[in-house]
Order: sequence, then structure tokens, then C-alpha cells
Amino acid sequence: MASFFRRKPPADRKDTATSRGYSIEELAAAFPGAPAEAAPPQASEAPPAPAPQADVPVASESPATPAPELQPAPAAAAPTPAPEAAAPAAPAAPPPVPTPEPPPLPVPSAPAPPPAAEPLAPTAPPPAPEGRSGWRERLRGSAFARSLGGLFSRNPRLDDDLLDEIETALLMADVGVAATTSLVDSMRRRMKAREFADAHALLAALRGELVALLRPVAQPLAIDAAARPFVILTVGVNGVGKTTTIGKLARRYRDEGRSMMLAAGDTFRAAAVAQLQAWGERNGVAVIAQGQDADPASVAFDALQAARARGTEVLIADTAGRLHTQQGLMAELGKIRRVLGKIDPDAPHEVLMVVDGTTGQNAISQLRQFHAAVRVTGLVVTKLDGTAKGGVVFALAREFGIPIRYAGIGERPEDLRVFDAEAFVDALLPESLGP
Ligand SMILES: Nc1nc2c(ncn2[C@@H]2O[C@H](COP(=O)(O)OP(=O)(O)OP(=O)(O)O)[C@@H](O)[C@H]2O)c(=O)[nH]1
Ligand SMILES: [Mg+2]
Repeated sequence: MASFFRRKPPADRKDTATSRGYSIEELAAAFPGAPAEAAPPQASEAPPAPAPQADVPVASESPATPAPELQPAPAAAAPTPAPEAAAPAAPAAPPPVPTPEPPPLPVPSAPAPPPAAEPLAPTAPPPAPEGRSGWRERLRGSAFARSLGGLFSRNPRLDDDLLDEIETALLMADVGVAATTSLVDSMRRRMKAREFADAHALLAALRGELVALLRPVAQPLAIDAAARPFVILTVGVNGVGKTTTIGKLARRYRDEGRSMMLAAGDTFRAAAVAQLQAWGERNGVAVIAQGQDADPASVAFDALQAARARGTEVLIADTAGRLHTQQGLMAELGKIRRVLGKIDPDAPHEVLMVVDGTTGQNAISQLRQFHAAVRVTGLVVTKLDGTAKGGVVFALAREFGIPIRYAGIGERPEDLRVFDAEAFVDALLPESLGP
């Protein structure tokens, strides 16, 4: 059945391919080594992943598809014999897949490639230092840090004017009206109760309340070992950092020794598939793809079957960016979710929405719409480095209470941090603000 989701680019997405530099030519220019490496030497000997469609009842919504392109990365396949070669699968026509599952993929053991090999702009700065100093270095320039930091470093008097200035600074930093009002009201009450000896005592109290706002949502993503594969579906509007975040997660989970697979569910642009494949190759992680214009639900379906057959621990599916106001495209996410659920009723186990930290209050309506369409279970807030305001994190926490799993503080794989409420507030509002 030809999917009715196979679509022409809607008019309002026309610019996405060109505005952010992901044309094939640009990708080729950005990763000059990619084409050579992308031709896997073992491609002809390793058959594509089994597409055991026969063992899963496929309802009419489940797309009938060609076999997916499985692209085991050279790094993963090099050290050990390709698992496919050892598997008892018939080499020619694929009969219904035998019930015994092939052995799990060996954990890629190749050493991490040098940073220069990452699919990044050549100008990307080196990774942030580890620990809190990395957070501080990257968030120092945020509007939040600058306005509130500047305010306290002037050694202000403890009075109503200070509270007004704090209120303005919080609003300007995208903390949002509701969260700002409750924070400032609380500060005012405590000030009237003479709880603070000076402005620095007030600053310490403000830090405490900001941390208290975030602590309930600072819940790291736990990979449930009973779910095999543990399926993560990434969603979000255009250009927020979904694919980059998947690349960073692939590196992280690979380093933790987990077997991984990626699904190139952004079939809107050929460059999007190539971008994910580049991350897969660099990290020794297999990528399931069907190419441009394929039905994303079909890609997800095939990937989950392949990951299941191989006993892969974590499957991460990419999706095309979409505006939260595009009803048809939002419904497509629901379809991906339902199709995954046909193979594993609990899949996806995590719907990870990626939010651009520079978006401001618009992030609230984005999350509301995505949550309604696909039940978001975790957030990644990206681009908190540089000029991000950062305050939207507080607004999201207060409004939804959805766990914030990770924070992006740069473009390097190391720059995806488990969200840490204390480190984040410490970076935005250091304890010792001095002139
Ligand atoms: N500075 C910075 N840049 C980031 C971060 N995360 C992603 N980016 C950059 O944001 C840009 C867009 O990233 P992508 O991963 O392609 O975004 P996407 O959501 O997959 O985009 P679409 O697939 O078009 O919707 C790239 O240039 C990334 O390098 C981050 O945490 N900090
Ligand atoms: Mg993408």
C-alpha cells in the first residue's frame, strides 16, 4: 500500500533544506571523508537486516515496504565477524524468519574516533570541560546569567526596586509570567519577614527556589533492560537539534557498552538520512534507512523488527522536524507510535522531545501540541550554550512537570549532559557574584 503519508514537501517547509545548510553538497563539503567511508566494504557480503515481516501481524496501517537498508558501520563490524554472517539466516530468498533470534550484536569495541571525524561544522569549538565548570563556561553568556548576574554584581540594596529588577530580568530571560510571579512573590514575602540580611542572602534564596523548581523534573532517562530494544522516539520542530542529539546519545550509549541501532525516520530530505548515517558511521552504530520520501512509520517498523531480531538494546528513531501547528504532520507522529506499538505494545518506551533553548515562550505551545499528539515522556533542551536565555527551562518545568533528561551545551558529542538542576542554576546564577 502506498502510504498516504508519503508526501510532497508542504509549502511552509520549503526553506528547511536550504536555510540550515543541509544540502547534499554542503554535507559533502562538511564531511569530506564521508563518501569514501560511507561505502561499507562489507556491504555486499553482509546481507541487509532480516525484515521478519511474516512473524508480526501487520494491520492495514502497517506499511508494506522494501527491505530496509541496514548500514552497519565499519567500526562496529571490523573487530569481530559480522553477526549476520554467522546467523543461520538463509543467504538467498528470505523465508519466514526462524523463531530463534540471532545472537545480539556485539558491543562495538572500536575506540572513539577523533573529534575531527565527527559530523560537525569544522568551526565547532572543542567540548566543554567536564563537570560544573563545563556548565559554567557554556551558560555564562546566557541572557539569564548576564542580566541577573549583572544585577547582583552591582551590590544592590535590599528593597522593592531590587525585586522589580529581578522580575524584569526573569521575564526577559524567558522564565515566563507564571513562574516569575511565583518566584518574585515568594522573595517579597521572605524579604518582608526579614529573612535576608542583604541582597546576597536574597540571591542565595533565589538560587534555592530555582533549584527547587527544577529538581522534580531532573530525572535521568533510565534504559529499562527488560525492554529489548528500548525504543526512543525523538520529536520536535525543525532544526532544534534532534539528529545531533541522537548522534550524541548514540555515542553515550555506545560508550556505556550498549548495543544500538538508529532509524532514519526523517525521510523528508536525503540529507537528513545522510546526516544520521554519518553519526552512525562515526560511532559504529547501525542505521536503518529507506531513503528519501519513504514512509517514516515504515522505517520505524522495519527498524524495530530488525533491532528485535538482533537483540539490540537501544533503538533511537529520528523524525523530520515539523511545526506543532501542522496537523497532518503531527498526526503522522501518532501513526509512528501506533505502528511501533504493533510490534511491542510498550514501544516507544520514551518519546523524547527536543526543544531549542533559544526558542523562548514558544516552547510552551510546542510542547503542548507535541504532548497532545504523541505523549511526550522526556525532554532534551538544546543550545543552552551561547546566547540562549535558559529561562524557558523553568517555564517548561513549572507548566508541564515532564522530566528533563538531557541538556545540550554545545555541538560535540560530549556536550550532551544529563540534566542537573544544581549545575544548571549554578551556571546561570553563580553563588559568588562579584564585580
Ligand atoms: N550550539 C549548539 N548547537 C547545537 C546543539 N544541538 C544541536 N545544535 C546544532 O543545531 C543545528 C541543527 O541540528 P539538527 O540536529 O540538524 O536539528 P534537527 O532537529 O535534526 O533538524 P531537522 O531534522 O531539520 O528538523 C546543527 O547545526 C547542530 O550542530 C547544542 O546543544 N548547542
Ligand atoms: Mg534532523
